[in-house]
Amino acid sequence: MALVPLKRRRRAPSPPAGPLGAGRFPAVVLCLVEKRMGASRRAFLTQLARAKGFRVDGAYSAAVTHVVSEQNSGNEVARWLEQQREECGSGGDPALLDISWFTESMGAGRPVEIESRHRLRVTALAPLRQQMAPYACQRRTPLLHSNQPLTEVLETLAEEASFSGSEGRSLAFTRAASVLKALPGRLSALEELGPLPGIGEHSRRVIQDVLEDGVSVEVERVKLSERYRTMKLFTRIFGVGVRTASRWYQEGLRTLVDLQERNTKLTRQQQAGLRHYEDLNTPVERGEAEFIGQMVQEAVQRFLPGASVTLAGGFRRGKPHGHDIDLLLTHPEAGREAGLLSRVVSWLDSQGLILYQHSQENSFTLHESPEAPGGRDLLDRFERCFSIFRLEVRGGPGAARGWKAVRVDLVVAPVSQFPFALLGWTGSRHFERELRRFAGHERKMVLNSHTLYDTRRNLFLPAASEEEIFQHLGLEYVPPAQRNA
Ligand code: 8DG
Ligand code: CA
Ligand code: CA
Repeated sequence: MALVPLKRRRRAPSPPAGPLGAGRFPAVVLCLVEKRMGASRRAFLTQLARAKGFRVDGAYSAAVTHVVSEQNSGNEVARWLEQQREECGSGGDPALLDISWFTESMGAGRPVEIESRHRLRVTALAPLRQQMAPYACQRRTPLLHSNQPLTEVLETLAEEASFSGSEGRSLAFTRAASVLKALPGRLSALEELGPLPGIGEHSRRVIQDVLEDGVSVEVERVKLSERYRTMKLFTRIFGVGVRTASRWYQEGLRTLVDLQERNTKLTRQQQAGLRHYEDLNTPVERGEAEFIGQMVQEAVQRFLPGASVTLAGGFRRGKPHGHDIDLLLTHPEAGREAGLLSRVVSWLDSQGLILYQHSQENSFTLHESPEAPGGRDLLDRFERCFSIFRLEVRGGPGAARGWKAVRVDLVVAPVSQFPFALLGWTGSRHFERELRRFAGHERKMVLNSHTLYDTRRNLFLPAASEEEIFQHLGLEYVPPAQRNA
C-alpha cells in the first residue's frame, strides 16, 4: 500500500468526544487512530466501547491513557502521537496498543491488563530526529555511512536531473541523499524517516522501492537510457559541462570516437581532457595526492620560503581517492603570495611535470559589495591554475608507459582570506551550498571562499581559522571528516 504522509490525508470528521469524566473505568481514556482503521470502523468501535462503559475521546489530549491502532507500526503511531502532541500543545504518555488489546477488552467487558504482546514496538526515533537538523552544515556527515544503496540511487537521479537542466529537482535528490548519509544507522522502513526535513515525495517513493525490492525500476531505466549514458561519458571530459554535452547529444554524437571523427570543435582544455580521458577518469589515490602536494611544496619553497601548500577537497575530508587534487597556497605575510603561482607553474612545466595548464588571475577586490549566493556561488576569484600533471608511476594504470595524467587545481589565497578559501575548497559541494544557504537565510550574511559579510551590520567579519567562521555563523564547528554531505 502506498504510504501517504499523514498531513496530506483528508481528515474524516472525528467521532464526537464523549462526556469528559464519564465511563465505568476512570483510569482508562481511549483514543483510536484512524489511519488504516478508516473513519467508519473507528466510529463503530468508538460506539461499541462507549456502550460497554469505556471513555473514548474523539481527539487526542493529555488525558488519553490508551492509544489503539490497527495495522500501523509502532513507529507510525509514535509519529502520529508526536504530531497530536504538537497540535494540541500538551504532552501525555499513553500506552501505544494494538487492536488486540481493544478486542480482548471488549470481550471481557473491562480493560484487560496490558501485556507486552499488546504493545506496539517503537524503535528509537526521537534521537534520530533530534540529530537531523535542517541544514547539512548543522549536521555531521561521515564519509562512511549505512545507507549507501539508497544514496546511490538518489544521487543517480540528482545527476540525471542536472543533465536535463533541472537544477531544482537535482538539488531535491541531493538533499534527500545527504539526509540519509547523516542517519545514525541503516534505514529499514520508510516510516522511520517520519517528517524528516528535505526528503520529498519522489525521493520517498524511490527509497521505498529500494527498501522493498532492492532496486528502483525508475533508476535502472535512467542508467540504461542512451541520453544518461552519453551525458555521463561526455561530462567526464575535463572542460565539458552539461550544456556542451547536451548540445553534442542533440547533434547526434554518442561516443568519444564520434567527437574525433566528426571534427567537433574542442577548446584546448577539452582536447587535453579527451587526450587523457582514461587517466583522468581513474581515481587519484591519497598517496598520489600527497606526493604531488610535496612536489608543489618543494617548488613553492624555491620561490617563496615560508609559503605553505595545503591539501583540500575530498582528501581533506578523509576520502581515500578523488577525481582531482585541490591544493591551496598561501604565505603568512599578506601580499607576499602575489606572483608566486606563475613562477611555480613555469618551473614545474620546465621540469616536464605539466601536461596542460591554464591560469586565471586574481580578480577579487574587497571593496565591492559581496554577491548574494546564487547558482554560481561556488566559483571564486582567486589566482588559480587548472592543470594536468604528469605523475611518474610504477604500477596501476599507466604503468606500461611509466606515467599517468592527474588533474590538479592550484589556488592562491592571501592569508587574510585563507580560512575562507580552506572552508570553501574542502567541500563537499553540497556542504558548501548549505553553509552559504544557512548564512544567507538564517543569518543575513554572505559567505564565499573570500569573506563573510554581515548585511545587517554592513561589515566584513574577519576570521583566523575555520572555527572562527563557524562561530560567526553561530554554528557548531564541523570538522572536515564530517563534511561529507
Ligand atoms: P573529488 O575531487 O574527490 O571527486 O571531490 P571533491 O574534492 O569534493 O570535489 P571538487 O570538485 O574537487 O571540489 C572541491 C571543492 O572546491 C568544492 O567544495 C567546491 C570548491 N570550490 C570553491 N571554489 C571553486 C571554484 O571556483 N571552482 C571549483 N571547481 N570548485 C570550487 O570553493
Ligand atoms: Ca577534488
Ligand atoms: Ca577540484
